[in-house]
Amino acid sequence: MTVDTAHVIRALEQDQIVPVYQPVVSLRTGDITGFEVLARWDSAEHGLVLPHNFISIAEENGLIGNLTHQVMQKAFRAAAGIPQPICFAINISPIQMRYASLPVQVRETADEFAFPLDHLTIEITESALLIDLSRVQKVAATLKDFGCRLSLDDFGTGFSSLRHLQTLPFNDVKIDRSFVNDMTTSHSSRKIVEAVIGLGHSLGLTTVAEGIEVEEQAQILKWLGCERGQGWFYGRAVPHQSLADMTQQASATRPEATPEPRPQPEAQTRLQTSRELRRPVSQPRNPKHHSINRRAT
Ligand SMILES: [Ca+2]
Repeated sequence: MTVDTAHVIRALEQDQIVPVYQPVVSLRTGDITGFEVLARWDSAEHGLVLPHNFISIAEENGLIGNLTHQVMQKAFRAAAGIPQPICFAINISPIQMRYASLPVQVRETADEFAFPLDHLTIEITESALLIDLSRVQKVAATLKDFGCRLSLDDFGTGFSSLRHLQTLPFNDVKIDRSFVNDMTTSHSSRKIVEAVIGLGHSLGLTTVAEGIEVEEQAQILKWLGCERGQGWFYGRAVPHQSLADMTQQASATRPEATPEPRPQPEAQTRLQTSRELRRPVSQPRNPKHHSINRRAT
């Protein structure tokens, strides 16, 4: 299908941009720690349209602020109907990160539904750091002051630079799905994932792996000490109707309430041996590390 500007304008006017929620889990326990909020166009003609079809159009035509607001509003409203606390991660466009008004807009939208900002993570990609760094730093600092967590999204792609990890006060770094996908077949991808996890830990960041599709990937990430993950293996993005049920399953949803232990140095050292890296990943070394609680939907 081809989406054009008129489609996006109409979708916004008709309130057809909706959030869906992909669970993010603790790799150690399998418990849901929160949800990444993802946008879909709920089109009568085309069904649920994926964001790569319309986000760039919204960005290029000054519509992204409205789009994000609609998604946030619906997500916070959904959370308000759930008795358990819930954590959301919301994607903010690099363009929006330039606007000093963004933090207040986020806070006002959250306040409207009594959503606590310390349960909200703002995900931004590295391209945000290339536009107007000083403005982005001010916006990020205000969001942090308001209590939001900050996550560096899709790390390892595009204009990745190690310096970016220190540019803003990030809490989390998300390892791009392309490395996770290739990890079971590509030695270099696995080494990159291992390096990012080690780097993240050395900077005090929580590491989150994207795009986990099979158990083998989840096992490797656990061995490497990655704290959290998301992807089809743990559950596809669900509509708000499923959010309450999934939240009830979660033993805890607030990151601060569920500190995850850093990987043991001994385990890290063992993984770095060449013998370990040559070992087929499908042969577990320690069965107790394999009790992943699959939460497919
Ligand atoms: Ca994201």
